[in-house]
Amino acid sequence: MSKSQTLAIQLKKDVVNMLNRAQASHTGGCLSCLDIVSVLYQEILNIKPNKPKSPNRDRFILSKGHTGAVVFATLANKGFFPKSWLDTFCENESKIPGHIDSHGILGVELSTGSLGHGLSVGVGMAISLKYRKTKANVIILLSDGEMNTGSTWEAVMFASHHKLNNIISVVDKNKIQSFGRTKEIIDLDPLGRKWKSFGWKVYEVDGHNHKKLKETFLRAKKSRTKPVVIICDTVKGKGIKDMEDKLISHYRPPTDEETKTIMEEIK
Ligand SMILES: Cc1ncc(C[n+]2csc(CCOP(=O)(O)OP(=O)(O)O)c2C)c(N)n1
Repeated sequence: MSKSQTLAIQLKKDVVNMLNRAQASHTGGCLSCLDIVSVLYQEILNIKPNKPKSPNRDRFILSKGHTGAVVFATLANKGFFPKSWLDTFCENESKIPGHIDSHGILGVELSTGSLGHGLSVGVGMAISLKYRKTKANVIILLSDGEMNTGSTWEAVMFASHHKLNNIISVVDKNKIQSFGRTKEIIDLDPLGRKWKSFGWKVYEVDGHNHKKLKETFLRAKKSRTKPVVIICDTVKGKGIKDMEDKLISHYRPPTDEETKTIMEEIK
């Protein structure tokens, strides 16, 4: 088993526990991006807990901020803050609220939650890093429902116009949003061709296949001619049988039974 697969198993356990304990929403979107985040933090991102503000670090932005539980659990497992904090998820006065928050937490670059802003901030960071001639990359994880926002497409155009070759967008294409299937709300397809026509290099990959994800990220990091997008085909609610590819997974927390099953499956 690869290091990122081992991390993903731990994250699944932590995230399901956090959501169950807090009776929090967004289970489906957390589980769809968990493998992507594991591969990024274990194999790709140059971000170290002992140098969280290093000027050469990669900048990771979770634009789909409602799935902050996954990044909080990742940072705790990577040693950015004590794991005991995960038990306070979503509680009053907790440092780790339901949406990702950079206040008082090393390792989080940007507070998000209002969808449609991560890429705009990311292109600003990328342009500034280019001026400073660093080798750092800016990696932004977006959701597919988020691609309904106009601000995202403005940032897509801006990045290619300014030839930002240090930016990688990652789309968690789980095909379901809060109230319906993305296809029925505003159909995004053919999504890859759209990004391509806006001047981006496009990769499409199975968002749960660690080997393929790693290969694609490494290729994207090497590609220095234009901005890159990796469209990840994922399953909303991946790993909880009654939630997989189901709308209910967006708002329903994992039940006690589901949580117990996950803990037993991956003991
Ligand atoms: C600007 C804005 N409008 C509405 C919301 C409420 N909201 C939270 S998640 C979500 C959509 C969920 O679907 P998607 O963006 O595809 O995320 P995922 O399926 O990956 O969880 C919405 C509309 C928000 N966070 N921001």
